Amino acid sequence: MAVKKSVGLAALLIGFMVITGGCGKPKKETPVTGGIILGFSQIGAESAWRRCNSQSIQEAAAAAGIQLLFSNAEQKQENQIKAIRSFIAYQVDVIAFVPIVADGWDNVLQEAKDAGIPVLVTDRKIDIEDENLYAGFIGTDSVSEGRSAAEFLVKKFEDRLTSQDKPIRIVELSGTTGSSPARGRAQGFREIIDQYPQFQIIYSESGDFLRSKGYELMRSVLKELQDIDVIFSHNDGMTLGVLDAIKEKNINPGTDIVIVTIDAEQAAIDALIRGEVNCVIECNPKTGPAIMQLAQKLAGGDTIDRFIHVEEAVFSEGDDLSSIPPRGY
Ligand code: GYE
Repeated sequence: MAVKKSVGLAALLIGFMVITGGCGKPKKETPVTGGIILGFSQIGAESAWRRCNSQSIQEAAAAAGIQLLFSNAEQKQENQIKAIRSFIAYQVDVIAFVPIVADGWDNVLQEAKDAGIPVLVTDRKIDIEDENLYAGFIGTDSVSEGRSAAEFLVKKFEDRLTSQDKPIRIVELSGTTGSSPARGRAQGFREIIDQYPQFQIIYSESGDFLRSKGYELMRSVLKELQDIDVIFSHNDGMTLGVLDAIKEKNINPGTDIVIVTIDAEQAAIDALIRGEVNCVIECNPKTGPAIMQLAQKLAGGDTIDRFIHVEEAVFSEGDDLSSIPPRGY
């Protein structure tokens, strides 16, 4: 375990937050003593998914007896880079982070490597020159999520795909520009959709994974475009904004317009049950326990698998929706 500089943990915690409690109700704080020190840079609190991801990490660290320096970057990459540099200065045992966007990490990860601190990338992927600058990745497979969304639409519209019927017009609300989930979901979706000329993506804009932007974009889409058949939204937060905008126009979501969304927040499952959404693809935020196990392995000098993808389900209309357990986010 690295010898820690004399910088007091309290001094380091200024600007770092430690939240304990699982997804949902905050739980009584469990005092953390000893154990490795993990520096974690989280991107923010932009969605219920993200808030659950943070709470899963906080609760798992407490349960594992890991000292957690937790930083919320408030959606700014430069804040993440500053936090990672602080972790290096404090000589934490392991650094883990969610890269808000895929690019721009080479220098700070080189600094971590030079300091002998292993780095675990979580949730979102990075594009860097030297893949050896980080130990491994754990998160969801965004490309697979995009494919699942498209595969649902192929089944849903199979009758129209064989005829020379009018095109199936798709509106896409994508996630944060430059982020791996936005890139991956768009890529996987198009890999399937592009096989069928009847599918036409007539609009694609980033709603930044935010409910407010989903609402704004949908309002302008409904003013500018007609004959929309499908909305593919990269996350449930934006979808909830879409539903707000659609209902203002007396359009019936889920019947007048087919809606496919990703995350599987409780609110999206509830909308699926109400018939306002047609397909919800799970993106599991509860990776805290697995992250802690990997951090402890890295702190002990072990190697880990390069890419660890978390299992995910697809919930769609016609399934037995009563069997879906409470989502917790
Ligand atoms: O889909 C969204 C969150 O990085 C996969 O970020 C995550 C995405 C998730 O804001 O709700």
